[in-house]
Amino acid sequence: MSRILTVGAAQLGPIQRADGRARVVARMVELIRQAKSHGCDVVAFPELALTTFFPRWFMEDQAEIDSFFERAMPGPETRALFEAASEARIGFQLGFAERTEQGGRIRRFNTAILVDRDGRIAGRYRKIHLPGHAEHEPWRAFQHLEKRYFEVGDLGWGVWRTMGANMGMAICNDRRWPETYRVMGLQDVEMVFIGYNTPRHNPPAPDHDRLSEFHNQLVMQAGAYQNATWIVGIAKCGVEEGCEMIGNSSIIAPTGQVVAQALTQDDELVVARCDLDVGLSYKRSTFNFARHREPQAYRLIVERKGAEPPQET
Ligand code: CDV
Repeated sequence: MSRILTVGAAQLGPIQRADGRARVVARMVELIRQAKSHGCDVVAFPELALTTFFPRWFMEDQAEIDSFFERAMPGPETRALFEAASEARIGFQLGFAERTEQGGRIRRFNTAILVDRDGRIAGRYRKIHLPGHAEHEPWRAFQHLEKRYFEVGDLGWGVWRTMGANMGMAICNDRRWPETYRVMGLQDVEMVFIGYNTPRHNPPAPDHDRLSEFHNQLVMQAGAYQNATWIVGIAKCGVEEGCEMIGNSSIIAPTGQVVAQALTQDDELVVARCDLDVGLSYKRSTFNFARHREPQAYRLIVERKGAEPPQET
């Protein structure tokens, strides 16, 4: 008997700075309503889904920076999202800026959570690959200050058994790194949610701009196939505060094939019926990790950070 999970990738169009959380949450609740009418079991929202993508600005006033962070989840403005989803008996994945106090220290992370059909937080991931820079770089058309505003995630890539599947999460830049998927693959992951905010323009390498969508597909399709898992990529996209971000939210099968993809750069629900057992034949043959992996040959991956060329012989 097949195990079907109907999934909605809830792509969001642009969120301008003046848009309050209540307005954004209302858009998300509408996508949950659509998801209900399509019979979705789970809906996934993008990275930093509740506000505009604020790392594009250099800010020094901590109160201003903190206005983009959530101190509680659910909080006063996000409670409506939890209520709408649990009323519809739909689980969800949500990306947001997390401000938390640990051991008397304030910490800030770029975070995603998995919420089950009862509105309980079942899993939490804090972004590990933070792109961009930590200092103001005025030569850029816009900043990408994730290294300034967030700490590197401290939770690793977990996989949780919830909603009938082994589920994991990664966030945006993580999708470009094969290690991200493999750590979850080694926990028998069956579905990975990856929210993103990807500006088309890459200031340090503008020659990459025209390949943005291609690279987006390339990494997620490879991650799906090489780990025999479903991948759900969810964009926040369109022109946000003058900065264009790519769409192409996709639901990708363990075969590496894209089964559904967004057409717009706006709020759009992308739906697919995902058979969680589609990956089994890959996990039992080509990607039978226990049989074919050779970890003793991979030591350099964890022992060395940057590439070093060989000595000349
Ligand atoms: N939010 C991101 O992590 N964005 C990066 C950009 C800066 C390249 C990404 O990998 O899409």
